[in-house]
Amino acid sequence: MKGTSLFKYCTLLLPILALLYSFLLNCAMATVYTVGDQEEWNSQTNYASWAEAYNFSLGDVLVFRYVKEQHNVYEVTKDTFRSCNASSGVLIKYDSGEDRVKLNKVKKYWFICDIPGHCLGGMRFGIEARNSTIATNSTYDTLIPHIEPTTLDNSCRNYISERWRVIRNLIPLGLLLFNL
Ligand SMILES: *[C@@H]1O[C@H](CO)[C@@H](O)[C@H](O)[C@H]1NC(C)=O
Ligand SMILES: *[C@@H]1O[C@H](CO)[C@@H](O)[C@H](O)[C@H]1NC(C)=O
Ligand SMILES: *[C@@H]1O[C@H](CO)[C@@H](O)[C@H](O)[C@H]1NC(C)=O
Ligand SMILES: *[C@@H]1O[C@H](CO)[C@@H](O)[C@H](O)[C@H]1NC(C)=O
Ligand SMILES: [Cu+2]
Repeated sequence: MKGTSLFKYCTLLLPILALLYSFLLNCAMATVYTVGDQEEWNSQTNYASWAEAYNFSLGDVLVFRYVKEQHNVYEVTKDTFRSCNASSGVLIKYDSGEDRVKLNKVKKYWFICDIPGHCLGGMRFGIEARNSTIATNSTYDTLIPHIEPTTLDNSCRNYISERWRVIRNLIPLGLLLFNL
């Protein structure tokens, strides 16, 4: 019958749409932060309080905007962040005037400006990039037991594979319901 076959296609299509939707929600939503917001990267802003106003997640991006040669951006160790002495402990140097730093590790990041006096003057901050951890206790998980948490670096891929397993398990259930 035409009616039932339409339902059948819907039960196949809906999980795919649901997967796409959850992809958009959870993966395309890496946040891009302009350091200092409207103030951008300069010597008049308190970056400690800027950094405290946000929660940073794996995959988020920091954008440093400033006049090239008036400032720069060094990712440094905690000790160098504290001392403002960049003769050691420099991890990465940026100086393009519009530097995009992707937070691709779960760790603490420390940034300073290495123009003399700027770091001590307040052009420095530390942030922690966290795992935006997946809630493993969804309502479906009780239906499908023994979902083992996959250990992937990429929390997004992890999320998708987990959602997909749930959806894949619901397809036969959907077909069953509409065919009977
Ligand atoms: C950051 O996370 C903490 C704890 O999870 C929460 O209390 C706080 O409201 C969050 N802040 C922002 C700006 O989202
Ligand atoms: C920075 O550290 C180096 C080596 O630790 C030292 O020689 C130098 O004097 C320090 N600079 C300042 C401005 O303290
Ligand atoms: C997850 O489920 C277990 C067992 O049902 C429960 O004990 C636990 O509190 C739940 N955790 C969360 C974060 O909801
Ligand atoms: C981050 O997530 C991965 C995969 O979900 C997990 O293996 C790891 O332990 C998590 N790290 C932290 C610090 O929570
Ligand atoms: Cu500077």
